[in-house]
Amino acid sequence: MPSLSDPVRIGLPSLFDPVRLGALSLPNRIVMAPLTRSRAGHAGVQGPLNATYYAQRAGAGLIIAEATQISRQGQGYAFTPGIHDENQVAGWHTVTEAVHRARGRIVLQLWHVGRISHPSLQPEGALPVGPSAIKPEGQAFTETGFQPFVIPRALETAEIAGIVEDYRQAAHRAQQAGFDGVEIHGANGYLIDQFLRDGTNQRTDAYGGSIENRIRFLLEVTRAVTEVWGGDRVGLRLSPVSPANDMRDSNPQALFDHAVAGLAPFGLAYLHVVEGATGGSRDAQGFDFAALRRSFRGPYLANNGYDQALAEAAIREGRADAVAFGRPFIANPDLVERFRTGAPLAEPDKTTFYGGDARGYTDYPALAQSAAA
Ligand code: 8OZ
Repeated sequence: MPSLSDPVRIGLPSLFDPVRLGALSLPNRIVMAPLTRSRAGHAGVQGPLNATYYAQRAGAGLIIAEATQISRQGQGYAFTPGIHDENQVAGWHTVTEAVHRARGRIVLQLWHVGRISHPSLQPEGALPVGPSAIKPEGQAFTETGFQPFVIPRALETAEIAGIVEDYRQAAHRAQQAGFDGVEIHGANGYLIDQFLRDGTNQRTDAYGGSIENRIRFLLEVTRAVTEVWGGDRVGLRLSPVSPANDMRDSNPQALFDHAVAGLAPFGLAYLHVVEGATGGSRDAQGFDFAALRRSFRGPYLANNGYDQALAEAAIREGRADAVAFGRPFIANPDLVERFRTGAPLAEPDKTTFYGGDARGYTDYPALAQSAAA
């Protein structure tokens, strides 16, 4: 008798089956989640070290490269990469070439941090911007260490179109850099999320107030980015209930169901959902992620605290089309192979998550290498 733990024999989908996310054809359903590692070189330019890191992880069904600022204003952490000038395009090109040479696929996550920044990271020491002048709790990671967040400057209505254009330009540059697509970062309390949720958006213009108004910025960004790439090479990441970066909303189900339903005309490659508190509890807090998926109607990429068993179950039971793993990819460059063979996983060193050099970045061996060592 075939058993439920033997999905191949009874024909149920498995993590190791190929899947299509829009125009992206993945050989397996194990996706590398975007991970900020703060190892860009001078002026946000990636280079050979980053190329090695990503190429080591090319066994992933898809790599979502780390959050990358679309403009100088969009930067909020020290040493993160950008995609707003020619040097950054050239730097990322070395990364995409290395990943493609290793037979992988890689999309770039487009990022504007909004209020999650600090004047020391902004052009001319300006204030960070947001939908409203509401200071987040917490501290910014600057080049000189952690510094308290400041009260952001509320964007003028007339400035918003310029930021949408920055997304368009960044999308175009990602194409020049050789990516296979892009992911719009609409999660974790950054600018798009700040417009979406009413804890950070108290505007009284066409971008605030009603749900319809709060999703306007997301829709405009999505239109611009899909005009460059076509919808089927653009994903979107959301985190409907995550409190990360001091976020809250009075009715997330209504807000996010509306947002993704409104995206239907763009035919996006996938919706990437942080199910719970980013990097923390998977408690859904009453949110119905299956309902969100039904509203979206396209491929669903699940994320947050999945291990292999949880992911297998989600795929087998049809709750997700693919699963994104973050921290497991840090210490296990060959994560797909380890899952396939049931090999033990290495534990990452938290002290080298952000910033620094090759240590804790490119020196985690693959199984074959550790066996040979
Ligand atoms: C951890 C540290 C810095 C940035 C996110 C881009 O939360 C991030 C991030 C995570 O999406």
